[in-house]
Amino acid sequence: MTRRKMIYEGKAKIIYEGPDANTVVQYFKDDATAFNGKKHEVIAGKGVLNNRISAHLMTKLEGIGIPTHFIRSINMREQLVRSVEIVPIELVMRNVAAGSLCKRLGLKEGEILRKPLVEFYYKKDELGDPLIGEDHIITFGWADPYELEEMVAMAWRINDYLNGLFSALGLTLVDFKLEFGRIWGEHGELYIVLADEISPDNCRLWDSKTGEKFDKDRFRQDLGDLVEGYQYVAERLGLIPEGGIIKGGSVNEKMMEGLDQIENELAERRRLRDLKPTRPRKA
Ligand code: ADP
Ligand code: AIR
Ligand code: ASP
Repeated sequence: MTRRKMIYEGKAKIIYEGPDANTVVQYFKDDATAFNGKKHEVIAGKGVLNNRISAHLMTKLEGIGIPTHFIRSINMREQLVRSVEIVPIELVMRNVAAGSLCKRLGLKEGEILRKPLVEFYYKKDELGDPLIGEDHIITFGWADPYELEEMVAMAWRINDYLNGLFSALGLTLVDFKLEFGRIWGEHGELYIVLADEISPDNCRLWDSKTGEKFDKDRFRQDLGDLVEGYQYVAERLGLIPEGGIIKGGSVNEKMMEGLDQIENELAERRRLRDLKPTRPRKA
């Protein structure tokens, strides 16, 4: 693990070179940041939970035909993913008003939106990831119209699927952020795949009855123990046993490795579908 060459260190993850040129390793750190990194804390066990939750959700999404970068879990904190060129856009899908939407438009938190809302942010930390429109994306060449259409179509399917999945577990999917990546095939064809992670770091998840928050807002707004919230989500998804695997800041590693193994076996059976090109090679 330590001998791997680091490609990039972000706020919550590290990207290492993978075993071949088409893959990279995503390492999930315990660092929690908010407000563009201004608030920072290391929270033992967070990386393990996000790795686990994201691996599971990506596998589920592959199962409904969403192409993702996820290949398999390596260990508690690492997963092997396809190497992609990240599209410099954050796509946010919202079902319920919260966060920056409330601040920007003066909405009351918890208001159910008449229709899910798709927003785009330019992925640029120095600028604080500003809100942009589709025209900005095209004008500045951050994605072309084919790519944009594909990303938006995937986001709607993901929203439908995840809404159903979480509501069956008593959780409301308030909003979430997606990142996509480009992969070029042997013949120059382009594939767009879902990349990065899907976890309580980039989804808002509330208890459907009480409204209790189980996502990163616990940290952003000092609402209580973050790991407790993330463990609750993992428990609901059936990924860890009731009572959790992290106690007093230490992870039950033995149990976690056994669970990783089971998840990988399930993933092997579900995935392995061919990617479909977004657009053919330019003539
Ligand atoms: P940030 O860069 O915002 O601090 P992270 O700490 O999560 O975020 O770092 C992970 C970085 O890796 C992100 O910038 C993300 O866009 C990028 N990334 C995610 N998936 C892949 C992938 N499959 N290939 C290459 N880069 C990826
Ligand atoms: N998000 C956006 N940028 C980074 C992240 N993690 C996610 C938030 C939230 C959604 O996108 O976690 O689920 C909308 O965030 P906001 O702050 O725009 O309301
Ligand atoms: N991901 C951003 C940060 O770490 C924004 C956020 O999640 O609040 O600062």
